[in-house]
Amino acid sequence: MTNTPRILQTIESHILDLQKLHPAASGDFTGLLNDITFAAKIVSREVNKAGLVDILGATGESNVQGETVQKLDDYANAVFLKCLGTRGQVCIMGSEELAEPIFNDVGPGSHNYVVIFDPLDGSSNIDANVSVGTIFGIWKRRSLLNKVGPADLLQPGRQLVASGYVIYGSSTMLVYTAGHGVHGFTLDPSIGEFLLSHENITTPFVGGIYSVNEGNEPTWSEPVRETVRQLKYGRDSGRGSAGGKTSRYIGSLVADFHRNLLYGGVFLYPPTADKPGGKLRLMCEAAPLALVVENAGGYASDGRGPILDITPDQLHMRVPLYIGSRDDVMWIEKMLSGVQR
Ligand code: AHM
Ligand code: MG
Repeated sequence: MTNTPRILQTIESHILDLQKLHPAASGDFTGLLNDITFAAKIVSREVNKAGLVDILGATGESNVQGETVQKLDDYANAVFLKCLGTRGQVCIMGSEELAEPIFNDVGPGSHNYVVIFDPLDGSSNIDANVSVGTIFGIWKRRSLLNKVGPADLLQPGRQLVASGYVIYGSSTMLVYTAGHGVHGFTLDPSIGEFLLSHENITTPFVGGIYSVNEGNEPTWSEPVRETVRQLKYGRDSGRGSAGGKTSRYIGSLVADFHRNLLYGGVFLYPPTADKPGGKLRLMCEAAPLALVVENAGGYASDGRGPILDITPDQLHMRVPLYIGSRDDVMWIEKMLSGVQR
């Protein structure tokens, strides 16, 4: 049997192919995606050597949500801020690690894009060598004026022009969508290139996995508890009957999401007593992943409707999140509809 060698495609050439679909494109968007790719390579290098140098551990400071900031969070945040929009394509940058967004002066360059990111999601896991990730969303600026403001920043996920994530795991992968399918690239560290490894990712309509922090069960609402019970034991079935899903929970959203995207499954972060609005952030976590999952055939909901339809009221707005295989999330939404977000 002869093996036909796979054609190797770098992410840069894939992004360039995307640009060809839009003959009038200026190249700004292509440049922006390349900036993200470059930043991801730098962060990947640092994450991979984290165990070798004195970079592990918390700085002792807290971010705007009062959570402990790890040193690598700071590093990844600084790298993305530095690398984004090197040609003046970005008018607003927002990060999970920044209390306020950065509004760039709309000077030379087009400044047409708004980029929001979580530089190092799941960072509480770093010390244990568990996969962490970067999540990013790119919106187009709304105003045609020389000044940008909150209306350019606070846009729903439906307006995203591209989004994706990088997972720093057993290998580093970048997965993105710009509306023409979801594509995954694996970093070959020996040549420093992201190579196309997962073309046109589609997620199973129904999954076999549910991912939720069951330690929070005592503080869930009764409908959430019943929903998770049926995911575990089988829909509409009595306790102990077969047909339920298996449980997988890393506690690192990018890693849990990525596994479920490939294998089929659903990730849940419902409201809890101490986080009645949910834990995860709409703009830098939920909406970008919602665009990815929808382009892969899945669905993301806050328990009432599509995550992509929610207009944020502030950069750090949080939402309950149910995301993954379409049939599973639709079913969860039905179970919860009208009761809670
Ligand atoms: P972070 O952005 O501060 O890292 O927090 C988000 C993380 C997600 O990666 C993960 O899904 C979730 O928090 C886990 O929360 P919990 O520990 O409450 O289960
Ligand atoms: Mg996060």
